[in-house]
Amino acid sequence: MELWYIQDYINEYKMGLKVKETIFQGKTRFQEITILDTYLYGRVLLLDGIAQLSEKDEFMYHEMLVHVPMFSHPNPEKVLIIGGGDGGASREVLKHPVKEVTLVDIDEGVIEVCQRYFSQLGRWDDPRLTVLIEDACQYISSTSEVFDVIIMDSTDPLPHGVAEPLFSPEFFEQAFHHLSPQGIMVSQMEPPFFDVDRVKKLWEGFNVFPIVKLYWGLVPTYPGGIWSYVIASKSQDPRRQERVPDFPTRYYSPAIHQAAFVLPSFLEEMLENQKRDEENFS
Ligand code: AG3
Repeated sequence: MELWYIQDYINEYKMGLKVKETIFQGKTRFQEITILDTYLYGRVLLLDGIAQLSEKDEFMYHEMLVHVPMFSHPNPEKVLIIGGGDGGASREVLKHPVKEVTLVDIDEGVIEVCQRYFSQLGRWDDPRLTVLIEDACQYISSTSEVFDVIIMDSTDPLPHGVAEPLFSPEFFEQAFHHLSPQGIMVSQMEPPFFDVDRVKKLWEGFNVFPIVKLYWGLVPTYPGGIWSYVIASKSQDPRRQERVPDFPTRYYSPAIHQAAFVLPSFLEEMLENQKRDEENFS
């Protein structure tokens, strides 16, 4: 019998992957964790049935989530990762000459399972990395730390879901106050071509930042295959690459950095990016 994993997006879209076998299934206090071995994409991590990464294309997501903000910053020494319990985002951050990386994930279970089944993902033994098992909302409201880059690698902002509070204007405001003067924050967003209104609403939550841009990249595992990221900064133009990679990359490149900010006109208009450009960079 053929086994298929069918990924659903807001009950209006489905995509399927043929499954070899279920490698792991378990429940934590926060969510259900499943790891599947699939024919096309290798191992896939699901949280509450939603695909978070696959072995085949996780580099496309993690490199775009991490290297765009990291290379837009002239000297990122202290980095905060919110979520990211699978280790992929911190692996990419640690390729930069950073001093301290703090990863705050609410669910220890995700870290443990990923350490076991996705050993190529994390660089958990790097002494620059500190892992805190904590609710990021609590962490950000109680810490006195200031970061150069904040990276949100959460699950989807589903109504009433674990990640919903992380996508609130209140959270973005708190994060703003924990960024250094050249600080940059990035968050993964929803698929921009499926639900422009939702992306716009989330994007508007970043209003506390003077500079907010949307960029995009391909991630075949995610619904629609096109994923978006919001990047917000206090003073840096995130389109400007301040440094170039001195390590190999498989998706990110200086040209991709530029291209990722070029949006189709309807999206550009919708987000009024143009207006902000004129205000900030003319
Ligand atoms: N976090 C964002 C995954 C979003 C996927 N959404 C979806 N499939 N509907 C990924 C975590 C990887 N570090």
